[in-house]
Amino acid sequence: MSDQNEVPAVGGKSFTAVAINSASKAGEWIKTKLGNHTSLSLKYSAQDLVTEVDKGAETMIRNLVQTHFPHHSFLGEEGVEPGPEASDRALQSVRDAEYLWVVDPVDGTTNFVHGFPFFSVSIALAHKGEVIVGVVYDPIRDELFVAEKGKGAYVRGRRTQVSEEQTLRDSLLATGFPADPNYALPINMRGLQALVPQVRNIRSGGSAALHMAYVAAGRLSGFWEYGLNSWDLAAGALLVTESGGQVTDTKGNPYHLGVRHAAASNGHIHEAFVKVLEKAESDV
Ligand code: 2AM
Ligand code: CA
Repeated sequence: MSDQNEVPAVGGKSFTAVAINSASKAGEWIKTKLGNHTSLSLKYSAQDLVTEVDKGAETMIRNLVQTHFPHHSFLGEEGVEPGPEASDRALQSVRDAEYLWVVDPVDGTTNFVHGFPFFSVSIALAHKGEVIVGVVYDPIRDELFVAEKGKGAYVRGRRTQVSEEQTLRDSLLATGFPADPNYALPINMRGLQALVPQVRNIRSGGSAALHMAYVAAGRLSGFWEYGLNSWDLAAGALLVTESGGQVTDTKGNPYHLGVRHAAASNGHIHEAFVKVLEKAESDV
């Protein structure tokens, strides 16, 4: 990343240092608000929640990033109107930006609201549409997952590596249940029904970014979910590929920022995994 040394406004911090600093500051603040957030509103549906903590954390991250890189573009969940069409439009308007920060201040808001301790801060930086830095921070376990394009991925100072399982039968997978009851949910249920008897087991933790980080760290063999947004996936996608895994859409096409239906795995099981999902989609 030779252009890392473009002249920043304040200090000379690298992109990765700013991503790490922003994620950890926001994460620590979010943790202090667990169990005492004051406002809760519904966005697109009864499943789509937002609190003042989501908005406050995004503002904090945006301010930190813009202090260092005022000319970079910024796409954050809370700056976009709810719903898939608005998300697609927002991404289209910035995806050709030279540098684009793609941020989910709280990934797993439902968990945060219920006090279920599995949520994360997800921060990615894309250069001309390609993710070059990805950070996912879990403030509850104080685990910070960091990936740099071409340089690997790390957690707790150790390189992350995807798991070794070679077959679905030996695999632990995770999924998330889509908010869209008409299209995505029935497809996901078919995939789930087909996969449950073929794998070791399936989990649904409620944070796509953290699930992706767990695939990167070899704690899950694979993860899939329908109806996600760029900010749920961007950082996690780089973590997985830099840990030796594979990220595609649920039909097996390569990952890019616009992918909404995603499948990530250790690579070994990917073909068999996607085949089951494809069949479930075509059977609907
Ligand atoms: P969020 O908490 O940032 O909304 C859980 O299955 C995963 O799906 C989480 O990563 C969650 O991100 C995301 N998610 C939940 N509701 C969503 C919605 N209405 N549209 C897109 N993604 C959603
Ligand atoms: Ca969020």
